[in-house]
Amino acid sequence: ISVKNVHRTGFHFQPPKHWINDPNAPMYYNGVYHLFYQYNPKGSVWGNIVWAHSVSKDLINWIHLEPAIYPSKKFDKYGAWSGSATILPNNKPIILYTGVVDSHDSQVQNYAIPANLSDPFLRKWIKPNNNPLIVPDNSINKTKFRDPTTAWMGQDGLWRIVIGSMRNHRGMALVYRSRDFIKWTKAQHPLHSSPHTGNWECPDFFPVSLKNTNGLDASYRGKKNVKHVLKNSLDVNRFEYYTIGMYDTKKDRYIPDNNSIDGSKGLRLDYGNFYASKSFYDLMKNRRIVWGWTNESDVLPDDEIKKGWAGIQAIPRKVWLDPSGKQLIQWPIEELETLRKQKIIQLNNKKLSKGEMFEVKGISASQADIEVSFSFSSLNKAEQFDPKWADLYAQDVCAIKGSTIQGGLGPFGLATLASKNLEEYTPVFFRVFKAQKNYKVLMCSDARRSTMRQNEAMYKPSFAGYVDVDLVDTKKLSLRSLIDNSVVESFGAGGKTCITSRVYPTLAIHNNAHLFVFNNGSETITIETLNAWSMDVPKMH
Ligand code: DQQ
Repeated sequence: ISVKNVHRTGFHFQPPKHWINDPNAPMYYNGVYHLFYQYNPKGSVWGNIVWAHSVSKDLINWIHLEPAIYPSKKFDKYGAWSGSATILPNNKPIILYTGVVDSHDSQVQNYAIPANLSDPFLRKWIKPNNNPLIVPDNSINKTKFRDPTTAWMGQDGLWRIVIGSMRNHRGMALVYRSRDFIKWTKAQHPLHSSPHTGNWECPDFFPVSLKNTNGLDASYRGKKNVKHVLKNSLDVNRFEYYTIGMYDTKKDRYIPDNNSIDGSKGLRLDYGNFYASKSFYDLMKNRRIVWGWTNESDVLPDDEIKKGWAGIQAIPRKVWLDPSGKQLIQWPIEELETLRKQKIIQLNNKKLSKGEMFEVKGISASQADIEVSFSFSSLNKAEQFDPKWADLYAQDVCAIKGSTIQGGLGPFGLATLASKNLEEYTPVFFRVFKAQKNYKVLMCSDARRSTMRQNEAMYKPSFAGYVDVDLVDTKKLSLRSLIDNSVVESFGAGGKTCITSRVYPTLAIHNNAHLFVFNNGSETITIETLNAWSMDVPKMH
């Protein structure tokens, strides 16, 4: 296997070669799913950005088409950056995207429409001559004015969009309104803003139902049983955050709920390597789906050049509001299960006492889907949560405790992409702590021992997040991990906490990769069920 391909993923979305970043304008139109994405047609580092275009009937198998939008006009000569699609009421899709107009990265907003609506794949896109549609006024920093959202229509018949921006380090989501989608006027106030958060990249704003897991269209008008989500990608730390709140349609302002905070102490769609995500309403299955970009972690440009590719899209996830109303839940789209190979490895009611570890054999551990449900009989042995950690990020607590330091209730979980003798492995696990008032459940995806490769530029963080579950009643925790050569994408407690790691094992590759379940806590853990499948590779050409 060549260096080029050893870490290439199989069932994650990738073009055959070169650099990719943000997913753009995902949409479902007349029976076909479209994914556009930021792409360098000339190499495997960021640059020369065009909108690559792929289509699919099932979000799993993809056909790569010619780029849909590429810089060519005055209004996008220096780049066609991120944007979104809206399906207009006469069933006509329209794309809004950011054009870069000079070498200083000055930004404007443009539109593009399909050249031929009867082409089922919408291969050709036109950028009409009345572009740009929106130029920044004097109050706006021209280089921080980008990534228009999908538009939604208010009761007054006006379209609204949000554009990410920043003023004096205050991140903000600017609102523009339009009657005809061509002439746009800036609203006096941003939809929302927050100090010290830096520029808001790739904002996403959408309604979620309090009643069920179905998705809602951006223009959904009902007021009862609905909340709104505002997500943005923070350039300052390259993580994404979201809040849940109330959209005041009269004032066009969004107010996060009291317990939902902006900025780096807030909620994340993914506590790992996941950025510039974008969601869309899937009319076909009445769900909302979110796509996110997962960058490489072997950060030397040289690595990308050697590989000839960089970046993947995370598995599309169905997203909905947790019944508590406090957070989102995400779960890999059901279509992914069609890639599970027939043979399934099953375990039931297996006990793991302190220090025990066993191997899940019989699947290809380098490309697999594993679902496991753990239980325990008591919370008494949970370790004390050091009050000093309250100010730390979860990933720093994970760095202190890790997967090998013996605990009380946990650490227990999976050792993924492991070499036979554990020189390399990426553990995905839980540690339960007793805090002053409650229990704190830490979920980690720890890349620190993921590779033997010595390279200071390797990014090997101990990614982690807390899981908001009430263990007192259930005494259960579940975990699903999708392993695909250089990615471990994990979903804790049914999708309450998600963590994606990019890792580059040197020994634990292909048939030499192993999968273990471990418990390094003094409390005995029961594996109630464990199901594991090798994964097929879909068509992507
Ligand atoms: N990537 C795009 C920008 C966006 C950033 C440029 C986020 O539009 O703000 O490739 O990754």
